[in-house]
Order: sequence, then C-alpha cells, then structure tokens
Amino acid sequence: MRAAVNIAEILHKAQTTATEVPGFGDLTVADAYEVQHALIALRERDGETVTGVKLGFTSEAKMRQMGVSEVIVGRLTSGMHGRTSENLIHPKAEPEIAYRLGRDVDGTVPILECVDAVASAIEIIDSRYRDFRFTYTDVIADNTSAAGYVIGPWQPMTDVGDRAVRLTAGSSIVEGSTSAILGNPANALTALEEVARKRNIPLRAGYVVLAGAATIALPLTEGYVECSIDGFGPVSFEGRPR
Ligand code: OOG
Ligand code: MG
Repeated sequence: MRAAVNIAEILHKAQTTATEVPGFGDLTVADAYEVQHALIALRERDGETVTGVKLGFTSEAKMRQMGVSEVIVGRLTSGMHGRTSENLIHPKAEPEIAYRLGRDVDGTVPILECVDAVASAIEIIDSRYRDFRFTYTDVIADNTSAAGYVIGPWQPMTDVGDRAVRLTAGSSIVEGSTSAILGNPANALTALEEVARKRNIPLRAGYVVLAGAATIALPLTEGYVECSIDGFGPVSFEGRPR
C-alpha cells in the first residue's frame, strides 16, 4: 500500500477542502488504523486535541445500511465539537448515546466503572469518499466518517438499555431503540475496550464516547434536527442551509 501518511494526507485534504475522493480499497485493518493514527496526528498538528472516541456499525440497521458487519472505532477532536454545518460534503445525522469517561481506561477496572456520565447526542458523519461509498477498511482510515457531534445535558451514569430513540432531520423521522446498539449500549463500551487495546487507541479521563447509532443515518439538510431518547433531555440544532 501507499505509506499511511500519504493516504492520511489525501483524506485530511479531502476533509479540510470538503472535496470527495475515491476509496483506497485494498488496505488491511491494521493498515487502516495506521492511516487513522496519521490522520489524527495531522489534526493535532493543526492545533486540534482529541476529545473522545466513537464506535460505528454497532447496530444491525447501520450495518445493513452500509453493508458491513463489524464494529469500528474512530476519534473525536475539538474541531468536531458542536460542528454541524460548515465545510461538509454530504453530511448525515445519527442519534447516539454519549458516555463520558471519569478516569483513564487502563485495564485495572472494568470500563463501565470508568464512566461517570451519560447523555443523548447527535453525531454528524460525513464520509470523505465519493457518494458515501467505501470498504470496511476505507472507512476506518477515514476516521469512521467522523465530522461533528452535539451532546445533550449530562446525567449521572445509569443503565440506558431498551429506551425509545427518535431522530428528526427536516421532514424525515426515524425511530428505534437503544437495544439496537449491541443489545445494550453498555456492550459498545466492552467492544470499544477490546478494539482500543488491539489498535493502540488510548481511552483517557474526560473523553466522550459515542456508542454508535441506534438507527440508520438521515441526510442532514436544512431544517430542525433533534434526537430524543427516553429519559434524556432532547438535543437539537438548526440544520444547515443548502
Ligand atoms: C461510518 C460511521 C458509522 C455509526 O454510528 O454507526 C457510525 C459511516 O456510516 O459512514 O458512526
Ligand atoms: Mg455514529
């Protein structure tokens, strides 16, 4: 394959200039995470900091929508926090559960005990690949399409299994349940710990963890965007003007 840094530079430029690029197609999973590490290093060079991590493909609906079958992990950065409009190619919105880590995850205590708060959230994904089409390893290299996120009010940690989820984006609505996330979003934390260990992704105190969409993603067009999850305050923003 081309050197990880070269691919990372192509993806970084695609993101900063909001220009889609063709997929790479032939990476191994290890190579794809190498590219992702290099991509995050470029963002850090540009002054951003890592604010958290995100899981992808934790629900069957998402796996079917994207034609893949295993969870993936990407990184959230300071530039993504609250970013809902500028410089996006073909954004989509996803309803998410967000966890907050109160301590580093280092294997000494179960990851669930490292979480100190939970909230509803909206993730904005924006693949840098043409027509939002990619292979499993392409999307890992592209930092799992991460582009933006908005978090609702934090609440003390509690079980968030089996709760109704609704996402509205303009005139589209999609409904589901948090059980779609690997049976219970808490299972996404366990899956995260395993991938993070294997792929050298640190999990630090203060990080936000997006557990993965409970439903398919909706295109982000103009109009009001809101995610409501039973037992949480809604989280919303005004969608981007065309
Ligand atoms: C990859 C990101 C998927 C999720 O919650 O499943 C994701 C994509 O669909 O482009 O964030
Ligand atoms: Mg997501």
